[in-house]
Amino acid sequence: MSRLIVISNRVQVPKGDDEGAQGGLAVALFAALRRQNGIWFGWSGETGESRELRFETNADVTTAVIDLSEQDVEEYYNGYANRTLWPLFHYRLDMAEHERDYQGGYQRVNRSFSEIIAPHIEPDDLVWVHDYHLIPLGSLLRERGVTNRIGFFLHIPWPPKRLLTALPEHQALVETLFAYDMVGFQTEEWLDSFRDYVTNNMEATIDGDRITVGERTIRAIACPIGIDAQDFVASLSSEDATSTHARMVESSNGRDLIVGVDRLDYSKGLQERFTGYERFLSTHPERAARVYLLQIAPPTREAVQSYRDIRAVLNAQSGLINGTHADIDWVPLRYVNRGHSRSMLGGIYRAARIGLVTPLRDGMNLVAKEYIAAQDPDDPGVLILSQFAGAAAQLDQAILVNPYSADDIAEAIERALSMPREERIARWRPMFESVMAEDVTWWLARFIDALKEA
Ligand code: ADQ
Repeated sequence: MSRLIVISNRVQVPKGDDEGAQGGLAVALFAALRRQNGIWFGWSGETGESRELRFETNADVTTAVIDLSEQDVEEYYNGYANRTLWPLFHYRLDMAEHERDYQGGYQRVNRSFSEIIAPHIEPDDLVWVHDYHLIPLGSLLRERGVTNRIGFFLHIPWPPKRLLTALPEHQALVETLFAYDMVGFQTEEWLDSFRDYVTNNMEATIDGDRITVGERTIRAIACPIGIDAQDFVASLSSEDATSTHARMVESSNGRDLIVGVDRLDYSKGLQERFTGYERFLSTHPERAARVYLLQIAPPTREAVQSYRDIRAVLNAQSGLINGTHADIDWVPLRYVNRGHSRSMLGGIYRAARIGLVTPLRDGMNLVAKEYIAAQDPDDPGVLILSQFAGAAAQLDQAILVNPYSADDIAEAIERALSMPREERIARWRPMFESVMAEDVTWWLARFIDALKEA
């Protein structure tokens, strides 16, 4: 079997009891590499001047990491990746910053990744590049003579063409995608936006899933990422999960738990979610004191001002909600900025009557899938899901909401709380089947098989 060379911005090996905010990508890639022999290359998360790769094998996964200089981190990671591309690709044109230095740093780091990694690629290897941090890497590897099959997967949305053209160097960036053999998106919607852009701006011709621009033909597919579902379900019987579940049940005092779990990011719609929950509290006073919302949101990307801003807004908003509505023996909102281990999250999800997942825009959203996987088949909770999450295409039995509408969120909470058990089961079962069938192994096989055929 050929080796799989995975390259992503950050290499993060989840360590069972990790309490950090593991991003969805790290969790999925780790699961993928446990199933296929290979190496996972990327940034260590540390700053330093050395360009030496450090190899390590943990839980059967070999990783090779390098440090980045402070300037690289500022211009490439905090700059172009998180101040330019992330907001733009999440439809936040108002937040996207365009600085030449950021773009220069992005090119520089992608180039240095290509120089450092190319010598480690063997002729039979399949190469798989991940996410918006590394879009040009394929073309830079080609420049260094790498002729292997190279695939690219975008974990976040692909923006509509009119938004993308707000990026000064949009065409040059998109052209680099044609160095890959295959490009994968989370949903048909993002794939359609990509096709729309390349037909309009680059005179591409499309034949099935093949897209040709000039001399180059690539394959472009939708390939929704899944969770490590069996492992996740198995972890529900761990001591950590069961004791957390018991703790939640006890501390709920007979009240219904509504849970939200997100990285603290403006794209996750936390501010709008709090407003929607507050609307529910004010419009349903008879119900209000019988529920509470637990929102877990560990801070991320704090070097970026917009992330500090959203954190301050949420601090104020949570204080206001509790100040306005709390009683001597009831707090309507438990707002927790710490990360929790995977199995603890499982126990929390299982205890929750409602999973509240309302991103303003999300490539997929694995929390929605984890919530479904964690439910008790005989008495499942209700998933309230944003219509703008990639996951909505697969989890269409959820209560789908417009995350910008406080009324929509408030009504969905009320509806979920009054939903009879039979309806909860009928909605949950097909979603559970889809989460189990289209899991991370399915995603990996689908992408790799398509890459091999590309
Ligand atoms: P993220 O934006 O990080 O991922 P998501 O898909 O929800 O979003 O994944 C988050 C993961 O981190 C989940 O597995 C979750 O359990 C974990 N996590 C979140 N909060 C946590 C906490 N407090 N403690 C511990 N773990 C926590 C990006 C894209 C998504 C896409 C994924 C995968 O933005 O759209 O679904 O990659 O492709």
